[in-house]
Parts: sequence; structure tokens; C-alpha cells
Amino acid sequence: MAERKASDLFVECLEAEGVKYVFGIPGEETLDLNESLDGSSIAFVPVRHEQGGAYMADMYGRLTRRAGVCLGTLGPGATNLITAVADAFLDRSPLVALTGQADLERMHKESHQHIDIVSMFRPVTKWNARLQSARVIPEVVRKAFKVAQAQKPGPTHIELPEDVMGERVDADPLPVRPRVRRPEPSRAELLEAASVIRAAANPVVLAGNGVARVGAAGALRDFARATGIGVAETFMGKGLLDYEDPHALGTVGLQSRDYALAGFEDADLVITVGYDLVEHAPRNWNPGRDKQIVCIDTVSPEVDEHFMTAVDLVGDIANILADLGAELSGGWDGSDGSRLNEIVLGRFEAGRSDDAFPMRPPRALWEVRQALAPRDILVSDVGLHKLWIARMFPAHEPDTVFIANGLAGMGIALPTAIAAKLVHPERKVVTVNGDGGFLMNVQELETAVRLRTPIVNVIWENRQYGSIVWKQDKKFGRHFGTDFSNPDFVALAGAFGMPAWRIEAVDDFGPALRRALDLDVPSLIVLPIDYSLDVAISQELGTETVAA
Ligand SMILES: Cc1ncc(C[n+]2csc(CCOP(=O)(O)OP(=O)(O)O)c2C)c(N)n1
Repeated sequence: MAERKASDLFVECLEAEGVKYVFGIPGEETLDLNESLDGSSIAFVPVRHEQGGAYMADMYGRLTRRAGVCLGTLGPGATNLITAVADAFLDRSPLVALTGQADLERMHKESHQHIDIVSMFRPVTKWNARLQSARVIPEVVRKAFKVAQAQKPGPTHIELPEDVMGERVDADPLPVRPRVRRPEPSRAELLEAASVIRAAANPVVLAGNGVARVGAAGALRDFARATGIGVAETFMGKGLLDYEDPHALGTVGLQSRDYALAGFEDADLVITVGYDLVEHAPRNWNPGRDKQIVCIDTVSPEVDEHFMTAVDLVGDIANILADLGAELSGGWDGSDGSRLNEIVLGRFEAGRSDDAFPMRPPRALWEVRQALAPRDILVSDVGLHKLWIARMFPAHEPDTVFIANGLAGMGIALPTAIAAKLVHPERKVVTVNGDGGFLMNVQELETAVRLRTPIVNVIWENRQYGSIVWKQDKKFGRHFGTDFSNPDFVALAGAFGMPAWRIEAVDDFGPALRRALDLDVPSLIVLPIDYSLDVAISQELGTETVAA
């Protein structure tokens, strides 16, 4: 290859990694990189706040399992990326963050917009580095993608000093091996796990985000069918089993008695599959530390005194489930449902005839479920609405209900939904937001309109930070610092050039949602919501154990 500009080589390396989009905002210190992107096969997607761009990369990575890429300039551009990079860190999305930087020669002294971004990103990335010389670009880029995409995935970060990106260099991208070999547990470990499980009278499976991440839902369904063992899902594991599957025990984690009512109280053994402790602490389902645990995951599990595992099966989750299922086949009957599902789905179904207005959550969610096909996508923002979605929105398929439960940052829904629509243009995409969180990334409505990504944004309007009101009322019997006024959301959407509607009667929501879903442009629906119905539903479910 001939000598060329370092930024050209850098972009060739991104192309070799299969990058299709870079989401971000250019800066004066990323001029060369942006110019090189312009001449490449990669689409640079300008966003309206770097956080929006990083959330788009986060969802792109989550859905494609290839790292999404975001870009911010030095200083404020980089710090604006951080919240969404941290989300990718705790929610385990492969993401590569690129940030500009001053010339190497002005880094040792006080200098315009120069702060130590590499140190700042270190705690929220799996790996990061400053590009010290153009010659190492192929290694640095390959490493950033390899580390980001390795189990458990997460973000990496490369800092790009302006002068390095302008150097002349003669090098080529390193080869990218498309398939990564995943390790397998030994036969002895597998047989040991099988014998521990065989000795259990009442085993249950707790399945988490990690199963969806590696596309092992089919293997999990087969395992449940082959063994007869029931499966409970975390919020982020929604849809791993179709909620109508006879082995589905429900979504656990919102309240203290969820696990008990899903069968954990009587369980002597819990098989965790792709379970990330960040989602929900094991103390909640193993308070007495008396359950035997078999852990199936892609990496060795975290240490927690409530999660002392008997056997770990580390490697390819789908293969492990298939091999273990073959060893165990039959033996249990976890197919008569769970009391948890009975209560929650009963309330959900009852919601269909609730004609209260402002609308109450079960009816609002019932209408969303009716309007979406099984593989369509619902993206939740963060707040009381998220707890309702986690609690009762029934999912048929994995990767169809997105609930951020690692970092859980408000404002995630709109930008991530845009990326979901870019990845799956054939599926309908709806966001449900609180009126607090929606305004945190509202600027990305312009990006959605410009990209013509027809997502439907539903805002549950109550003019309060609902989940904080709920918590304060319970703790202090009053709430404070939680009320606000809103802009006229319909007029605001109109200013962005989008169709929008305010729902004035309970029966109007379903038809409005269907009408919006048929459009080929993004739209917005304001739904006045009544949160007086407690998400805790019934005393039988106990007190809540999570924050929104
Ligand atoms: C960026 C960020 N800031 C603060 C919080 C803490 N928090 C969690 S939920 C919530 C209130 C959400 O209010 P709203 O978006 O109106 O949704 P609602 O609870 O009313 O459904 C707050 C402040 C957070 N999770 N993320």
C-alpha cells in the first residue's frame, strides 16, 4: 500500500471491522478523520448531542453484536459521550468510542479544551488508549474492536491526537477473523453439573441479558422443553421464553416476593444462565445463601456472598445448554405456570377494560402490545413507566423489549430506538418515556426526522419525576423537588416537523398508535397517565427491591 494520511488508514481499519455507521459530532480536532470518513463506505451520522450518538452506537452494538462506533471531539465532546459509554459498560454492549484530542505537543501544559480524557474514560471502558503514533493504528483499532466484542462485551475507547491523525503512514489493516472460537467446559465439568442438577428436587432457571446477547434463546427454550425445568427471566431477559411458553415463570426482580412466587422459595437449586449480577443482586433471590447454584455463562462469574456457585459451566451458552439438556433430559415438571405470572398477567388482561382517563399503565401497555407484532420492538426509558413495562409487558421474543437495567440512565429510549430502526427497518419500533426523561435527549428528534426513521414515541405525561414521587411518598409520606411543567409536546414535535397527537380519551390511544405505526416518518403521542395505581400491584408481591 502507498503512503497516505493516518486518518485514511484509520478509516480503512474501521471498514475492515465492518463498521457501517459512526454516530457523533465532528470537532476542529477531528477534521482529518471526518474528511476520511466522507470518502469511505461508512456513513457518518451527525447527531445533536454526543450522548445521543453514543446511545445509538450502544443499541447498534447490542442488536448486531458488532461494536457500534461513536465520535466526539476533545474536552466537552468527549465528556458528553460518557453517560452512554457507561451505559454500554454496565449493560454489556460492544461499543468503540472515538474522541479527538489536542496535538501531542500541547498535552503536557495548560491548553484550550485539553483534559485527561483517557483517565476519565478508564473506569467506564474495558480498555482504552491514546493513539501515540500512526504506525500502530492497525493494532489499536483491531484491539479496540476485539476487546469490545469479546465476552462479556462492552465499550473501548481510542483517543486521537490531531497531529497523529495528520501524519503520513504506510501500513495496512490487520485481518479480522469473523468468527471467534468460544471455549467449552470440559466433559468432567459438564457431568459434574448434570449430577448436581439431577440430585435437585426443585430446580429453576434464572435467565438474564447474557442469553440474548449471544443469541441463545432457542437453546434455552429447548433446554426447558427437554428437562421440564421452569425459567424465570430478569428485566433484560424479557422474551427469552415466549411468555406463553408453559415453562415461562415470569419476569422477576421488581418486588421481594417475585422470586418466591415464581417458584424460587421451594427451589433447592438455581441454574443461572447469562445472568449479570448488575441487573439484580443475588441477595434478592438467595437471601439465606442456602440454594445450590449452577452458573452457565460466557465468563467466570462475579464473586458475591449470595452467589457462591457449586459448578460453573463457562463458554458457549447455546452449546452448553444443548449438551446439558441431553445429559438431563426429562425428570421435572415445571410447566404448570407460576403464581407470579397468574397475578401479573391477570392484572394485565384486566387492564384491557379499564376505561379510566388519564389512562392507567396496564391499559396503556395492553394497547401497545395489541399494536405490535411479536418481533416488533418496544424501547423503555427509565422511570416508573419502566417498572410497569418490566413488571407486565408480555414479550414473545428476545431483543424485542429493551429495558436498561445496568446504568439505567434517563433519556436512553429515543436515541437507542433510532438505532434499532436502522438495524431492523422492517420492524415497528415504539418508545415509552416519562415526561422527565424524554426531554433529556429530545434533540435527537431532529436526527430521527433527518434519517427518516419511523419510530413512534409515546410520552406518559404526569408532570412529575414519577418514580421518585413513588419512592418519596412511600418513605416520607410526601414528595418534594419532583414537580415540573412541560412544553406543549405536540407543538414541539411540530417544530421538529413531525406529526404528533395528544390523547384526550381512553379509546383514542389504540387507534392513534396504529395510525402512527403506519407512517413512514417518526411521530409522537402524548398520553396523560395516572400513576395512582401502585406498580406494587398487590401485597402478595411484597415490597419493591429495585430503583427505576
Ligand atoms: C440521567 C438520570 N438522572 C436521574 C436518574 C434517577 N431517576 C430515575 S427515574 C427518575 C424519574 C423519571 O421521571 P420521568 O422520566 O418523568 O418518568 P416517570 O417516572 O414519571 O415514569 C429519576 C430522576 C436516572 N436514572 N438517570
